[in-house]
Amino acid sequence: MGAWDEAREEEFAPFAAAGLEPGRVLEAGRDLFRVWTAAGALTAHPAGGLRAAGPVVAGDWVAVDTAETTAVVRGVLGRRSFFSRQAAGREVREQVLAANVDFALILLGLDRDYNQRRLDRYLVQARRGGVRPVVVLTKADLCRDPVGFVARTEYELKGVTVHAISVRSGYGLADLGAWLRPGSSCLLTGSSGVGKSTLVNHLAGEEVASTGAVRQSDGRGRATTTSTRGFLTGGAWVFDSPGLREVQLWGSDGDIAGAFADITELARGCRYGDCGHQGEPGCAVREALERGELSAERLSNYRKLRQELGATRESVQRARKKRSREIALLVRNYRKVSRE
Ligand SMILES: Nc1nc2c(ncn2[C@@H]2O[C@H](COP(=O)(O)OP(=O)(O)OP(=O)(O)O)[C@@H](O)[C@H]2O)c(=O)[nH]1
Ligand SMILES: [Mg+2]
Ligand SMILES: [Zn+2]
Repeated sequence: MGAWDEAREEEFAPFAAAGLEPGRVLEAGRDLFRVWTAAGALTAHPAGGLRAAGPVVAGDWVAVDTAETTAVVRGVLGRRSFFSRQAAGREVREQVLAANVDFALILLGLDRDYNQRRLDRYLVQARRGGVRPVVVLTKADLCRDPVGFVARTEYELKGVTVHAISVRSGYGLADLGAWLRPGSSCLLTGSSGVGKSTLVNHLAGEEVASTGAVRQSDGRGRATTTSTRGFLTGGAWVFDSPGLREVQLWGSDGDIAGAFADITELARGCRYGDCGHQGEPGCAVREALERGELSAERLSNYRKLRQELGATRESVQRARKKRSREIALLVRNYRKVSRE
């Protein structure tokens, strides 16, 4: 999904005919991009109107005009996958952290960060953007039983690959090779302080990203990385992203159903189509729970995430209504002014 291939070559043909070069966005600032091109990384400005179709993000393949003194990005190729969240702050909108990634390595610290519910949110986001999730439990050197945590997580998530690693001791690092083959694109995501940038530096073999100390008091880091940044390491594209304090859910019922495919599948066997799995007769979900095939925690996370999604949807609708009221008011004022 991330690599340059024949389909992209074809999509790029009109740009090539106009003398533009293909590039991949490593970092997207407001008015300045860091772009990888065959001739090396360069700084580029967006052409006027480029963002009309939405913001350009790290991982986008773009058409670069290098004829100017400062390169200019003139076009963006279609996105095949993305990883997003609800933007931080009070604004209700979706923010894409990286585009065209094959895998989302979801990092969770084995020190104090491990949290099943948070993990489920990341899985919903990966599902939404068509990115394969891989769970990476970090700082295995600080945990007595990394193998136990891997087993427990694999049991909970059924079908998602789980690794435990330690950059400090080297434990498990070789297992990540499968996701970092030449041409593949990986996003590193997870809470602040789990060791994303530390892993990037290890993969790059040098200090390319700054890392921060975790505050002792609460085990949380100050967000050291502030925007997504891509690096080419051994032919693989690795995108380091800012740590998320809280992954706010952004998606649809379908995204949740996909991330909880086991529950969705079981629910088909419930006697009632609208079964709430709360003690109705003939409930296949509860039966699986009793047989120990599904954990109560996973079912409860599923419920909570569905509720949360409903709440997000309501606030989106409220924001839209507010906006249309504002527009109506502007129009009314404008009419009044033009009549006078
Ligand atoms: N013990 C131990 N500490 C680690 C390991 N990996 C990273 N750390 C430490 O964890 C702290 C945070 O690491 P970062 O790499 O900055 O974390 P980050 O995920 O990039 O954080 P943000 O950029 O804020 O999102 C640093 O003090 C690292 O030295 C590990 O394998 N073992
Ligand atoms: Mg970082
Ligand atoms: Zn049921």
